[in-house]
Amino acid sequence: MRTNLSINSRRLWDSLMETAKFGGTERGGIRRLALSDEDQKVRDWFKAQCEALGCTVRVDEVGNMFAMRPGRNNDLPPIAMGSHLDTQPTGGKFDGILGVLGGLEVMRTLHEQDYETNAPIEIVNWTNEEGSRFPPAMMASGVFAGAFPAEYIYQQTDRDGVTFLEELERIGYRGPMKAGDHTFSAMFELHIEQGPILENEQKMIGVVTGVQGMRWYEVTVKGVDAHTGATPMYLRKNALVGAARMIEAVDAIGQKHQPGVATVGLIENKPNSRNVVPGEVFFTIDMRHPDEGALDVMEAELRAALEAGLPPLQLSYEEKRIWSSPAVKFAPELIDCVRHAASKSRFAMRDMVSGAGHDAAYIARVAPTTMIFVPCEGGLSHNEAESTSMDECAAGAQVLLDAVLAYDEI
Ligand code: HGY
Ligand code: MN
Ligand code: MN
Ligand code: MN
Repeated sequence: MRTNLSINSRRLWDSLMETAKFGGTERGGIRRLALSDEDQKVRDWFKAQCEALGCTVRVDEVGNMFAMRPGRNNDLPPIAMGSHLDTQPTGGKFDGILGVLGGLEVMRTLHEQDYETNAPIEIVNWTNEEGSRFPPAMMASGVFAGAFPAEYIYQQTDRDGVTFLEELERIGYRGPMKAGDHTFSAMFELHIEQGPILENEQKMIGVVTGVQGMRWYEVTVKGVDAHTGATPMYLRKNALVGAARMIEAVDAIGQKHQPGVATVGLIENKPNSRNVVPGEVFFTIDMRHPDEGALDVMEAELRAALEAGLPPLQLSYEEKRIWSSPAVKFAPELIDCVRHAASKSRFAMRDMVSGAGHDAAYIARVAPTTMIFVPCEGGLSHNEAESTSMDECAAGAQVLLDAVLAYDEI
């Protein structure tokens, strides 16, 4: 019964700009950390918008939100359109929320056209995709997919020692639904690419075939606090010098194993005083590669560098891998729906593997899943200058609509 439904690009853009006020910064970015007051406000806004369309909105035990529109055959699990509303501390207006509001635009279009789908259709907001405030990333879609129990993420703390559970309850989004008590016929995630490929090749749509593997580590380097004036250089155990050498070593591993990447993003220097030789440094490592074997080699080289580089400086260290998300391939039948949808609108497209992690990487474990990318300016993301255009957002939402309807007809 598919007809040529068209999304409303101005309405989608206006919602993207309206929601940018939740956590908007004076530099035009967004700071909407998971489970913060700003996250609560955008969640409340999203819930009201979905209920105004007649959707039922449910919340599970880790705050994932599910807004469902019934279809002809409600015995079928819903076809989902999911992404996330939380952002990095210096995030942008599109990372995550484009996928949620793209889903809302699809719902609005179906509603105003009074179009009845075969299966129910559902929009999902996955809690804490970023993993910036509470590690690891994609944790709530991970609970939904059975990667870890809710109890594990409840006790995760931010750098101030506040637990995930305290914040989830404080904002009123600890729902009654067990995370495993729900499933989908399929899930599509619309997202900006967060890299430069589509823009460089002037392609409008990324047909995402999978997500590269990711591993997160935490390292604590231990030396001795000492006086910067009275302590001779040869007597120092300077943890910051050791950490600096390791940061160089991590970068060298990334350079050597391209297209893999390796990054130290978070560092805490103690006691962080001008006239104290630092006695302890904590830092994080993010390593990724499309091939798991290559990640194993990178991990071995990381551990060898720590062992070779720190003890000679009279420094001890602790290192642990706190999380990994293996490389994942998406469902061919959904990828075909995306290709069909993009060609229907005559959008230039290209296949690609996602460099960034996404909730879709976990959901692919429990339901047929795929992603749709649109370009972002300069390939920039996780940066307050993150930008894309109304046309590119509209193209993504139109492909999302047509891919969902194509799958609904299978
Ligand atoms: O880290 C990631 O790739 C995702 O943006 N959280
Ligand atoms: Mn994202
Ligand atoms: Mn992100
Ligand atoms: Mn994502």
